[in-house]
Amino acid sequence: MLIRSNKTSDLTENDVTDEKVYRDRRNILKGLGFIGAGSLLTQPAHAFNWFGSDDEDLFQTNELTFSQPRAFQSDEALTPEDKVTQYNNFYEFGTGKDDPYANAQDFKVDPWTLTVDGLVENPITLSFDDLFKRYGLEERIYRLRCVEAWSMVIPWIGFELGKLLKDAKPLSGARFVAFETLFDPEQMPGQRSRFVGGGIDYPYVEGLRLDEAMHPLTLMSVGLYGKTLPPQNGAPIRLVVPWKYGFKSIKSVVRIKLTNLMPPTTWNILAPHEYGFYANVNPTVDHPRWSQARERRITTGGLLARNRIETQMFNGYEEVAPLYKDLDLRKFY
Ligand SMILES: Nc1nc2c(c(=O)[nH]1)N[C@H]1C(S)=C(S)[C@@H](COP(=O)(O)O)O[C@H]1N2
Ligand SMILES: [Mo]
Repeated sequence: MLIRSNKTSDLTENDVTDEKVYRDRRNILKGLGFIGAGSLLTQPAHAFNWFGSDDEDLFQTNELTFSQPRAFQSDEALTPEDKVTQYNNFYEFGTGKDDPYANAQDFKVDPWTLTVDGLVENPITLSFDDLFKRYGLEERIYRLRCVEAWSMVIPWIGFELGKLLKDAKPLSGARFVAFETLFDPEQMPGQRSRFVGGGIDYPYVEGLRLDEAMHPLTLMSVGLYGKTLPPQNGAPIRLVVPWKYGFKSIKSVVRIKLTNLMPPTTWNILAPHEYGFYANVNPTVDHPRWSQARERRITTGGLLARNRIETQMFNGYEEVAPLYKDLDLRKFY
């Protein structure tokens, strides 16, 4: 009998099972012809939602069609779907981790308008349908590292922001990209009340340098786990910048504006000594109130399970290092 030691790996059997269930489900859907048909499928997700609840009151997500480039698949254990969609930061719906799931289910995402303007030759307006049809969608499994020292591994679906920006044709003076979340206090209780919304001046705003925005890892996400985004994760479209702390990955984006000056960003306005513009994941630069050397990876087990791993420079995406070769990352945190 072969006796295997667990010591060489911190993968548990449960970690592997989550991913396997997801793969099997995808393969079955493929076999049934539901995936890969070439167009956005509009079947309500609950018809296929084999391990979620069928709760009628939940926001309806839809199956997406997308490719799965090998370079963005991963052997890492995925964070289970129910944790990705029920443990969130989205202060527009409340500051508690379970507030977005509890408060965002009636959020209206269609119609939606995303505009790209500012220092561009060719301003662009995308409708709700355009978000899913204008660019081919890809699945990308990325690590998400929150500045609060927890992390997830999430199978996003989306397209490179760089493709959209290229179509808009940035003018030579454009050096930064500013992003803005929908402002709609009627729908977002955190925008109605400073108490619910954590004292933020809404709309939530974020920004990147133009070269960061053009980097092939920078994603506009319209889905996760094979389906359109639920509102708590930033439906219908949100940014994902995997080498930066999660707060850079702004949700429910309505405007992308190219500028010549570094744009203001929500957490930097709120606490500039704690949150910088760059916010690159960096285990050697601690938050003033806690260490960033390690993180709690959310996989299976309870939400507070002790599953500590070492944080990696740039969250493990070292290919972005050349973007910062001339920058003191201690100063520009
Ligand atoms: N508009 C907006 N975007 C936001 C936030 C927010 O409060 N409002 N929270 C950020 C933070 S702190 C994190 S960690 C990620 C969380 O994304 P997720 O809930 O999809 O995992 O969203 C980011 N984007
Ligand atoms: Mo975060």
